[in-house]
Amino acid sequence: MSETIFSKIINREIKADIVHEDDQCLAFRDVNPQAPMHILVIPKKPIDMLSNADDDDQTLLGHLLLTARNIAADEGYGDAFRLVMNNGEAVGQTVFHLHVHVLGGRDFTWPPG
Ligand code: DGP
Repeated sequence: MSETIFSKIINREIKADIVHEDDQCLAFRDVNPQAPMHILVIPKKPIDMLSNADDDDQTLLGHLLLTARNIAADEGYGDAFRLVMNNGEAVGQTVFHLHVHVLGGRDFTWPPG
């Protein structure tokens, strides 16, 4: 997988407002927030999109979800948050390093646009 803006954030080549880091993942505030809470949770392992994740990534992918849940709780939105993962350019993915959007703090409509 080629280098992306997110791998540069992992490597501290680009600054980000980091809210969580552990051995498997990093979480930081989105530069263009779509809600009062808009945080991205990314694996340190370079996976470009969910379509290309391996079966071996099951534990890692679960870790991203539980980390997203914990961050939402830490931010005060433990019972009201939305997770979004854009998979593919056609549905809005712009950075090809897998990421979970963690959004909260406003009303959300359904279905999403
Ligand atoms: P997506 O469209 O699902 O691929 O989401 C990519 C998100 O990444 C988008 O909401 C904006 C965010 N983003 C892009 N570049 C940067 C950056 O340099 N820093 C931060 N913090 N977020 C970024």
